[in-house]
Amino acid sequence: MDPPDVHETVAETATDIGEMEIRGAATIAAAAARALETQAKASHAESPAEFRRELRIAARRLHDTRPTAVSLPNALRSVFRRMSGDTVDELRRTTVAGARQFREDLDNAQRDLGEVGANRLRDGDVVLFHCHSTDALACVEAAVEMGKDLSAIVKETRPRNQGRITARALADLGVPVTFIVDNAAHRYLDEADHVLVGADSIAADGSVVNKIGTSGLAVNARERGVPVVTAAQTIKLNPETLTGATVEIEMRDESEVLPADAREELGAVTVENPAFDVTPPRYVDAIVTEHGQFPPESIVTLIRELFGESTGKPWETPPED
Ligand code: RI2
Repeated sequence: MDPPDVHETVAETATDIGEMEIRGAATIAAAAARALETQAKASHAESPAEFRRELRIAARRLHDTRPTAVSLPNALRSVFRRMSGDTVDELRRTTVAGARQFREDLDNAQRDLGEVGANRLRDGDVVLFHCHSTDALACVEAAVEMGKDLSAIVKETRPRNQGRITARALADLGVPVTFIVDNAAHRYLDEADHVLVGADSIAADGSVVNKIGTSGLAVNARERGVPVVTAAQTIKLNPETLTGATVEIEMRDESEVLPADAREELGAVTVENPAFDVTPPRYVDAIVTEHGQFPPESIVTLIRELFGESTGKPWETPPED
């Protein structure tokens, strides 16, 4: 049960993120910022302290939905950083403006990243995709706009089948798609010129945390000499890993893996459903961002430049104060 101060849009957004009705790291970040904006607009707070408290409760509700995509805390932090003023009206105005600016920056970053990534793709290339990443698709979209003919191999991406979303989006761009089950990826790597994936979190050592199955794909791609490219706007960089924190891998419900009757037939076995895995930097050729492309080893410098020491979580301050 949500506290009464949480606006229904915040509660609905949090539920939708948790249930993956809203999914994808950038989309989650935008939705969280929009929800804070709604909370700010609708607030009846009678004092700046009360307003801040409401925003903290809302942010915490949004934050506690999915633990791996760092774009979510980065989005919340960004809106809080822009919230300022000594009156409720001023706080409301800066929060709304901050949330809007954040979303605009997100769109611009994805567009710029797409142009950077498109330069890696040559006319006639075959690109192998895992899961669905709007950052990865932005690279293809920009390449197509540049007049390059690409074709795609798309992995199904069990258990949530995000590959279907990617296949549809690529087909809509006019890119011919071959859709395969996950287990067929190794066979099709011989036909691919690139593996192109997104990211949910990129650690300071350049490790890429992305949809489960990415690491195995990357190891196989390296063995076949197929470059692995991660498209990730800098909202996916994880400043907390600068201090050695590890990225929590979300474990999701077993019902996503097996329908109820099949689960019952299995009986007394444990079913696990990790949503993400970690690809070590040595299997990643490039991380494409809106600031250019980087070898994974240099990501630490970019994180320092962009985030500095700003790793605090203002929404964790007790709401009572
Ligand atoms: P964009 C997705 O996670 C995938 O792992 C994808 O690579 C990542 O988010 C980034 O997505 P999920 O939400 O921000 O499907 O590039 O679990 O759209």
